[in-house]
Amino acid sequence: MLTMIRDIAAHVGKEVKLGGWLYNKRSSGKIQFLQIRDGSGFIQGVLVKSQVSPEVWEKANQLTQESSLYVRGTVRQDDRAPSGYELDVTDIEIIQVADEYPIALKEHGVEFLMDHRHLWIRSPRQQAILRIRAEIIHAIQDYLNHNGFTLVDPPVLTPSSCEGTTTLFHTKYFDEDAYLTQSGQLYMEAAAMALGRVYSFGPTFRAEKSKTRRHLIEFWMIEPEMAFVDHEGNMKIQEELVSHVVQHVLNHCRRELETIGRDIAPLEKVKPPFPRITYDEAVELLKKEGFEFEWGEDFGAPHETKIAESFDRPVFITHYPTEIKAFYMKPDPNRPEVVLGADLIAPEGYGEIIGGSQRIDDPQLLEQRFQEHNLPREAYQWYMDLRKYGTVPHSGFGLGLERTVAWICGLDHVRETIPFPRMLNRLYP
Ligand code: NSS
Repeated sequence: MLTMIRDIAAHVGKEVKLGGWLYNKRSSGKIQFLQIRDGSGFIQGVLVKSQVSPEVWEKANQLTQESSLYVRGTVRQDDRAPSGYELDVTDIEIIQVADEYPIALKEHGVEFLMDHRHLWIRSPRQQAILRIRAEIIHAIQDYLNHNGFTLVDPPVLTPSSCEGTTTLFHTKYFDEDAYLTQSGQLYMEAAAMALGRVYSFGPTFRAEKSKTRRHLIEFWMIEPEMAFVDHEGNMKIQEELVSHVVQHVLNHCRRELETIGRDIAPLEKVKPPFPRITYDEAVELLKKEGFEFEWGEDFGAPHETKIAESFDRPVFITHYPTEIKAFYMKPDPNRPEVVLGADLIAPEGYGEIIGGSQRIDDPQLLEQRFQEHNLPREAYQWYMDLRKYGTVPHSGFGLGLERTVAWICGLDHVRETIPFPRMLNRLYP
C-alpha cells in the first residue's frame, strides 16, 4: 500500500512507501536530499551514506529530474522542513530514469512553457492553480446544490447561436450546419421552466479573434437559470455565490495561495452586498477620469479596470444600452433603451467575470428582437415555445470559470487557469 504525501502526518515514526517523481536533488557528498513529489504534495527524502546500502546510495545518484520511483523510508517530524516532515530513506526502487527534462529548474519563456504545457503542469505553481480551480468548481456546485438548483447538461453541438453570430465555431452535423455552443443559456431557460432553478457547467466555444489576457477560445461556464426571479434577485444570488466561492478558497486553499504568492487581503473583503452602479453612472465616472466615451459604446478592459478601482469588492454595472446587449435581455419597462441586466466586474483590474440578465418573457417582444437581430426564426421555434406555454419572469447568468480563477489566484493571464488552454494561436499540446 502506498502512502500519499498529503497524509504523511498520520505516519510519523513509521515506515511508509511512496510512489513519486524526483523534483530536485542536492548532495553534500555524504548526504543526499531528494525532493520528491507524488501529486498530493512534496517531501524531502534524506539519505545518509553511512546508513544506507551502497546499492540504495547508487540508485539515488542515478536519479535525474522527473525520474519516477518508489521510495521507502521513516517519517520524521521536522519543523524546519517546508511541509513539516522529512523522510529518512531506507530503500529506492527506480521505475524510470527520466531523459533530460526540458523544464529545468530555472526561468523559461512563456511560449516555451506553453509548448510544454503537458509537463509544465507538474510545477508547484501550476499544480496549486489547478487545485484552486478544482476547489472553485467544488464551491460553486456546493453553493448551487444547497440552494435548490438542479444540475442540467445542455448540448455542445447546436443549430443556432446564443451570443451573436460573429463568434460561432462552425462544423458539419452530417449534412446540416452546426455550431459548437457559445453558451448553454437558451437550453437552460427550457430547463428552468421544467425544474425551476437549474445550472449548467460545461465547456463553451467562441471563435473570437481576440488575443488578450482575458480571452480563451474554449472556456468553461457556470450558467444558473431561475424561474420567477427578477433582475434584482439575480444579482443577489450572484453576490452570494461569488462571496461563498472566495471564502471557500480562503478556507481550503491557504497553502496553494501561498505557493502562488497571492495577497489575500483583497479577497478577505469579498462579502455581500456588492456595490451596484448603472451604466450611465459608470460613463459619468469614466468621463470624470478623463476618458472620451460616448453613451452606447461598450466598455473595454481599461474602462472596466478604471471603474473597478473605485470599489474594494466586485461591482455590478447595471442597465446597459439595449443595443449593445444580446437579443434575449429584457428591456427596462420604464426605459426600454436599457436592459434589466448586469455585468459583474472583479476588483484589481480583472474585469468582467459574470454576464447576466432578466430574460424577455413576452412573446411579441421576443419576435421583434429576432427580427432586429436578423436571427433565423426556424432555429429558435422551440425557444419561442417557452413564451407560449406558460411564460414566466425569469433570469440567469453566466460565470466565466477561467476569469474567476485568474482573479482569485491573482494571475495576469487566463492561460494558466485551465489545464490545456485553447487560444487564438494555440491548439497544441
Ligand atoms: O457572453 S457572456 O457575457 N454571457 C453569456 O454567455 C450568457 N449567455 C450567460 C448566461 O446568462 N447564461 O459570457 C459570460 C461570461 C463572461 O462574463 C466571462 O466571464 C466569460 O463568460 N467569457 C469568457 N471567458 C474566457 N474567454 C472568453 N472568450 C470569454 N467570453 C466570455
